[in-house]
Amino acid sequence: MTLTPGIPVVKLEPREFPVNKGGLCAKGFTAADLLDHRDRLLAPLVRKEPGDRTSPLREATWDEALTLITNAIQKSQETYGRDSVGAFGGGGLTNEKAYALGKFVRVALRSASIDYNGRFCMSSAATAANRALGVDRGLPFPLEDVAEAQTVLLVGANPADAMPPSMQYLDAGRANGAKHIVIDPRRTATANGAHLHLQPLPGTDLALANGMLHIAIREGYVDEDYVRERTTGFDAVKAATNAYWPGAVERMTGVPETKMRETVRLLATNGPAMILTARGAEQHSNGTDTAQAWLNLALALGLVGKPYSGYGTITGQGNGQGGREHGQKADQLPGYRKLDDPAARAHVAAVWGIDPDELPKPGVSAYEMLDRLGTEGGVRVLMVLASNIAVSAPHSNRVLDRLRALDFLVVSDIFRSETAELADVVLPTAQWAEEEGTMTNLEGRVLRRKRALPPPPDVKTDLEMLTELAERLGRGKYFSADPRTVFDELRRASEGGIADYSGITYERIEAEDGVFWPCPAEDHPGTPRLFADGFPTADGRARFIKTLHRDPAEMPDKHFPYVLTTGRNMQQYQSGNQTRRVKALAVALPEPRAEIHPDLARRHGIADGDLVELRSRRGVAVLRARLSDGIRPDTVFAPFHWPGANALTNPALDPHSRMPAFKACAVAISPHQEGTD
Ligand SMILES: Nc1nc2c(c(=O)[nH]1)N[C@H]1C(S)=C(S)[C@@H](COP(=O)(O)OP(=O)(O)OC[C@H]3O[C@@H](n4cnc5c(=O)[nH]c(N)nc54)[C@H](O)[C@@H]3O)O[C@H]1N2
Ligand SMILES: Nc1nc2c(c(=O)[nH]1)N[C@H]1C(S)=C(S)[C@@H](COP(=O)(O)OP(=O)(O)OC[C@H]3O[C@@H](n4cnc5c(=O)[nH]c(N)nc54)[C@H](O)[C@@H]3O)O[C@H]1N2
Ligand SMILES: [Mo]
Repeated sequence: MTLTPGIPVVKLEPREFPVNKGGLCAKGFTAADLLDHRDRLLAPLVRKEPGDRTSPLREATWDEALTLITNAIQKSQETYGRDSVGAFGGGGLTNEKAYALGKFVRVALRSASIDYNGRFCMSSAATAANRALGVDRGLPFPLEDVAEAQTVLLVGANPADAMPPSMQYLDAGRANGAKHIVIDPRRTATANGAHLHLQPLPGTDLALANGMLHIAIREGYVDEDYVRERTTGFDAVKAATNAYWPGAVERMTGVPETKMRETVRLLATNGPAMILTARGAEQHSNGTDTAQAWLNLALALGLVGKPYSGYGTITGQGNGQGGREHGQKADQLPGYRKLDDPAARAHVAAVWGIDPDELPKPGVSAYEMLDRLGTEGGVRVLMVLASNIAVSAPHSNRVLDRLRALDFLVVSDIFRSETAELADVVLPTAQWAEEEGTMTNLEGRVLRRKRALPPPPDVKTDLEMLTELAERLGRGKYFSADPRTVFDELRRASEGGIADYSGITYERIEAEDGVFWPCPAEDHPGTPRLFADGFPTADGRARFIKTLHRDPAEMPDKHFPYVLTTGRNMQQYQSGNQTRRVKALAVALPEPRAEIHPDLARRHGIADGDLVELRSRRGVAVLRARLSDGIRPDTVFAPFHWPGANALTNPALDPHSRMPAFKACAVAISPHQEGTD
């Protein structure tokens, strides 16, 4: 398949914009390569033998593909009930598409079964921020504030590789003498330039945070006035941290007591100071409490709501923030409303023109939905938009097994992902430059993404696809394929909610280089900085919540003696479905490398570049070794941009956020014997 001649190809040039200031990362520079890539899906695909997913995929018309999908949906819902049809969405979708997908499932399918890949991303920090501060906006301040902070604590965050355009703010701070402290089991590029690097055992960050709060209390660093006037619950937290003696915390985490003390001293005395967490701290079976423990420290030191200070989580995907606000989540309605809140149901049902009783109840979270595919009471017909779960979900052998057990799988994508390879129907969708829409960045700033060229002739946008499908299901009147119409409806649906977009228009976004939510009226300036005058909680105060250390769901033992943690490389993106196809990136990083300390490698007779076999209770992965003395000798790091890492990871879920334990499981390691796979 080649792209139709005559379609202009986009040339990417960075532009001066207040957030990235013209900076683009390697993925941004090469994104135009994907528009006319020879692997691009240009027509729907269906199975040669319908119902037989071992038969090859062949090109089909949209009518044929949508008829097959409609029949599968109707048959399943008649036989197994409405919830037997579900959707899995993505934080890469525009606000319009994320909103439309959530509405499609509730209004066209009338099903409770929807969740999305953001559950695997920021859900722990989001849950903690909602609990503690009454709102989850990744950064409650503009990114430029980071440059003004004199002390920045980065917990499980590696922006030098994962967010290069944001590094200019950290670099500007450093140039001004700011002290940065990085907490990461690896000495990353971010840690290299920092004042201090603390190297804990994966999964022990909560203990570390409590240990630091213990020190802050003992050394008189607590901001008593702030705690009294702006928070509740401190006494219980104070009592709980009594047990976290620095010596004991040092033994548990491996972080020297002196470094803990220095970190607390800087946060307390070298202000303004901020604490930023990312996936290294959050993607654990205790991720919510871990994020909360860092929030507790930030609140005790009186940082939250003061200029150039506070707590934030560094949000991941292109629309990681907006994608988590408008109803892709199992328990959520647009505007960050809750599906189990009667007032929220009434408001949104009125905007949608349906009876509130027609709205389903909350469904189950991402991994729980995947774990039950094809089972009694589980989803049997699944639509996947903007996620490659065959690679990126935890315990991938189980997930592959469950995907194969489905009665019908639909995947909408740009390329034939590993998930698309398992589908009954694959739908080709438009890419970022081919349609209008908005995205909300990590600062809560709503941005516009403009159409630069039309999609190829037989490619539809996800909005068009969902609208046509809704029509075939007899619910077409509730949907529109026009992004601006959808955005205007989203504005009304979000009105009065936590993430209030009602005052934001396409024109304002354009004129103002983005607008920060909440923005409740067209003459409201938007809200770049939150919490200056209080917290959006019932009593206007932030909440301390007691958190106690729990070991990761799986600890090293005799059979699986090391801890595996997973994450990102600079040159690849997520499941790799896009970036593995970009030549420049594939050349820069052609295959996954397991990072292993030389001492650990020597013990197992492994040299740099050797193939090693990693084995967990759930699966095996073979990767080439990269020896590095920057990683703890008891820890192995593997990227998840290729199939493999998630064969090993543990799907144990955080009880509050339902986040899987991507960042800590137990593994064994051995040299790979050629010819044994
Ligand atoms: N190049 C690139 N950039 C990306 C992405 C990508 O795939 N590729 N993905 C985007 C997305 S969706 C996201 S969510 C962000 C993620 O951005 P980050 O969260 O910064 O990236 P990760 O590599 O997942 O994890 C950060 C660090 O956590 C460390 N870590 C692992 N376990 C632990 C632990 O138990 N405790 C602590 N303190 N640290 C630990 C890892 O060693 C790693 O260096 O990146 C975004 N940017
Ligand atoms: N082991 C391990 N696993 C992890 C993580 C980890 O740190 N460790 N991190 C987790 C995190 S934070 C995340 S965010 C997930 C990400 O993992 P995935 O959800 O798999 O993310 P992507 O690989 O970006 O998949 C997006 C897919 O959507 C397609 N696409 C792009 N734009 C569109 C569009 O507009 N419409 C449609 N329909 N498709 C589109 C892309 O081609 C791609 O196939 O992985 C999680 N998995
Ligand atoms: Mo993410």
